[in-house]
Amino acid sequence: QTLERDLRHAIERGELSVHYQPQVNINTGKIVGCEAFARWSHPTYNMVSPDVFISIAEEIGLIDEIGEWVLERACKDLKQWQALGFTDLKIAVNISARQLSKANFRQKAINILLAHDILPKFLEFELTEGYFIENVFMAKHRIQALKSLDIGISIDDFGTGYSSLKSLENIPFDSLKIDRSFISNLDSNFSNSAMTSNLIKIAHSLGLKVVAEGVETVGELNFLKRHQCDEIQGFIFSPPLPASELTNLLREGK
Ligand code: G
Ligand code: G
Ligand code: MN
Ligand code: NA
Repeated sequence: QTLERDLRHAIERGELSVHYQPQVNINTGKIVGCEAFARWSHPTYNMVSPDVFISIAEEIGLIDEIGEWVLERACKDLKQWQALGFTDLKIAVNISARQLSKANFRQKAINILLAHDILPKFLEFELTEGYFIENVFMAKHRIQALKSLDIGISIDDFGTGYSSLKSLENIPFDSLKIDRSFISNLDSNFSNSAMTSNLIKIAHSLGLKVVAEGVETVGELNFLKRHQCDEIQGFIFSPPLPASELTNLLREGK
């Protein structure tokens, strides 16, 4: 109850922020992009997990406003990085099914990109699969409309929840993010290594880029390299960080 009430005021009270986790090219070790994560610093409960407040936002109809705020923040931060010379960097922003289901979502995204002078090719939206199961036809239509602008689309947390290989056939994603539950102990867990190596093959044969999430160990990294994964995200490189700390990592030439 109180969280709901407080969340309604979180934006105007300046309690929301965005952290960024680098996405690293597995062959060059360079940062090629970063995923934006919403953070809520509650005055009494401190950091509230996005798993908690994003679902509250969805329930009480605040997700559009919060999603737009995150996208806007991410565009401003990207603009700063571009000004510092990091002109190839991409930003990946999580979006909820509920945002995508709104007819004006595409136009709002266009407006924010224009307002901050960011080319759509530098933006990627990360979607989880629930939505595609509920309404494949609508999802396909909406996603194609974003892709026609040159915004990238990735399928997030792939392999968990209601995930199905069929969604890869139905929707023209640009990249596939393998859920971190498959990445953990990749090098020693037979089922995870079998799943991951074959998911990479399937994704590549469909022309998708593959991003591994939650990479924590050198063993996992080496396995992913051997199996030609394209990009990694994970604590082995960096957790999600405030923009200023991501700037430091970029300056270190990573
Ligand atoms: O780091 P972490 O605990 O922040 O993220 C937890 C979950 O919250 C992730 O699954 C992530 O996709 C989701 N999440 C984080 N930020 C956002 C956001 O801005 N919008 C949406 N829809 N989900 C987000
Ligand atoms: O959007 P998505 O569901 O993919 O969010 C990924 C979640 O995983 C976030 O909560 C992020 O903070 C978290 N995360 C990112 N890298 C790692 C990692 O290496 N290990 C673990 N355990 N969690 C991670
Ligand atoms: Mn994500
Ligand atoms: Na994920």
